[in-house]
Amino acid sequence: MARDLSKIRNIGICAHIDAGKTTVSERVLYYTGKIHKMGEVHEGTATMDFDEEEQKRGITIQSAATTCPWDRNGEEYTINLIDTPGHVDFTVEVERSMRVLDGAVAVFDGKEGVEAQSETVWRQATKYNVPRLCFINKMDKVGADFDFSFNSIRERLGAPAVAVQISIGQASTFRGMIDLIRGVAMYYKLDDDKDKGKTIIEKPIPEEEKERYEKWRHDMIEKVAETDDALMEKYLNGVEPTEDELRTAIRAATLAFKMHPVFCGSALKYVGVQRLLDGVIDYLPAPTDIPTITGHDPREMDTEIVRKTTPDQPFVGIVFKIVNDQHGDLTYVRVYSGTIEKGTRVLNSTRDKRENISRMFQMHASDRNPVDTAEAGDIVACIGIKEALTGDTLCDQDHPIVLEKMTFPETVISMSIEPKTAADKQKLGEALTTLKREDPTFQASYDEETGQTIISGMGELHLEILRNKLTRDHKVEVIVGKPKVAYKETITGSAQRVRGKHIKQSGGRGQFGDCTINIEHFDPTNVDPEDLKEWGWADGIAFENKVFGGSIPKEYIPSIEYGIRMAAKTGVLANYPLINAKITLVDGSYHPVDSSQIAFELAGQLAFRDACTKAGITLLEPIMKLVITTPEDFVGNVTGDVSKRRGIIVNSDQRGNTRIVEAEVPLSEMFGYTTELRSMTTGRASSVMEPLKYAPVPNSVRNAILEEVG
Ligand SMILES: Nc1nc2c(ncn2[C@@H]2O[C@H](COP(=O)(O)OP(=O)(O)OP(=O)(O)O)[C@@H](O)[C@H]2O)c(=O)[nH]1
Ligand SMILES: [Mg+2]
Repeated sequence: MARDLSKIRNIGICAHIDAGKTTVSERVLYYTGKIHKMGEVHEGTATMDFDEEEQKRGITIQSAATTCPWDRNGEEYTINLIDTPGHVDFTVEVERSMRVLDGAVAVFDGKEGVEAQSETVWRQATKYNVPRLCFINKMDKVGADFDFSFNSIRERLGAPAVAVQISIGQASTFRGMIDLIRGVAMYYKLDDDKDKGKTIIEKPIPEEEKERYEKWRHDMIEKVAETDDALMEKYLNGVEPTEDELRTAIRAATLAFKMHPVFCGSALKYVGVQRLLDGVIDYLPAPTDIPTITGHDPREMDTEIVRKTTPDQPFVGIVFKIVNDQHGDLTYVRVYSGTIEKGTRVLNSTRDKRENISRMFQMHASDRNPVDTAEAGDIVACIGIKEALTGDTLCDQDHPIVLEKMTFPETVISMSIEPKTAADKQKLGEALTTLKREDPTFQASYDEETGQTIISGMGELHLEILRNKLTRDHKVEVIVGKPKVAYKETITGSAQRVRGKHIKQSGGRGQFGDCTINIEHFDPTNVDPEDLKEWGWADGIAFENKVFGGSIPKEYIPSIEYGIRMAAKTGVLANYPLINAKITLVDGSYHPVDSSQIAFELAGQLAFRDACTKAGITLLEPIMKLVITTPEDFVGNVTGDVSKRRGIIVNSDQRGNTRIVEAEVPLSEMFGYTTELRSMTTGRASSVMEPLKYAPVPNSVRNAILEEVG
């Protein structure tokens, strides 16, 4: 039986670390009847944080998906929900979720309002055009402040936030919310632990809240009217809009990114999550709200293809997550168009490979429920797919199309690992390949010179978790080195007409490759995307061919480019990848017998190395954005310490007795910082850090690094 796609909501929950995403998700599972006993993060029993490591640490590491029903005004809806981690080391989990979800709930801590990571995940949602609602959580917490948190959304995120609820009381006086659309007060039994938010007592707006209510309701109506001409006319004539008119207009404005409706509550105390679910249904998009998707013809990348997002179309989906499992890889697919049945063969149009979908499941955290078909709008986990990677498009074999890819941040930190025994050595390669498939922000490479394997990732915690996974899931014991910064190289100037010749002509068939290149510093921002495509912009290197006609035969040009790209990967100064350079091939020569692909590859490498040296090379290091929250008493110590670490304070905000210090600090100075900050402030300050940019290493530090590399 055909399902009604307008009754589906694919949503993600995203926020700064510890804002309460998993607690909100846990309540959602409870109220939708998915679980009967509510799990708690602080007790290590949350359903969505099912991984051992997550339960031990009380944080989310991998995103978890579930499907649950929700009744809204007597109609049954299906909510596919993904809970994401807040820790920046696992940002890829947010990235992939935002790529495939139709809507999101951004959760905020009611005391802190917008925090450093709130900004990051907000940007990620904006990048993939995801409409969102806001939920101001923790209204019960000491220091909770609705007005402050709400204003921080408008001011710090610059977002058109509009409250559809306001809190009644806050912190110890928190009792419930006022629904600004219906004009009623909703009280919860916060003192009764057994009630779990099931009893909601509705009353008229109490006298002492009337003024606040009028003010917020007026603000809401005014903002909604600004997005809707018919409502504006009524508003100007002093006519009150009806509930339905308001909801319809808010929905339209939310889908058009003109508005973010704001809800509030306390997930821990079971307040507000049911009304938030109503909001998800009322204001977030169904798959049918995105009537078409656009992709490209894989054989003809300039040709755009537009598909309707209905089940009767040829199948298209995107792979957004791969989880290794004892029965093979579980490949998560979001279906955008058409229908797919188990046992079908599909095309991976990104890689031009065919794959079998042998079985499919609907996921509930770590549990799975077999299904035979999946349709446009569905999220399923498949077994049988062998080679697809995150971001690949799967489609009907007869109707090829490639959808927009995902982009992932660069790794900033690396560590050497060595297998403990010969048996471990054998298993290591395979285990690393599996981990790389699961996590696009994890890299592993083997260093021929030292015989060591280098793994790299997004931060210390990321590498620690991966290392534990090796031991726990893959049973590989390894000895690890100290984490190191992933430096990069770049050129400081330019060089013209640098020649690379690889010529050997002594007896038998010789080797002859000869090319001349220009090199210059390159910044891809503000460059025409068509040019970037033409120049194969990847891994920080652009290559343009200006040799037409006789001096080098056409078939050798790709060999030169390949040689250059390979040389760039291992750098010129100290084995770090060289980035942000454009190479132009301007001349060359060949030999009718001795020229070969390999000879031109080597010529390209030689020319590149020489050209870089002539242009001047410098080392780049990752600079982190560091945000420290500290009591006023410790500000002097904390900022002094940041300066010692070559850090620059860029902002300092006072909030009551707390100072929020924002700084830019080189990652190399930040190892073990969390522990040191704790001891410096008797455990009362906290910090978060995320990669900001790469910047040149000062000379004094540079020499020390080069000495260490040898
Ligand atoms: N006071 C109070 N505490 C809450 C509330 N919601 C969550 N918490 C607590 O805040 C802590 C973090 O909650 P989580 O749900 O794990 O937060 P999260 O956003 O999923 O965290 P990460 O996934 O690690 O980013 C836990 O100890 C929760 O019990 C709330 O409404 N009020
Ligand atoms: Mg969580």
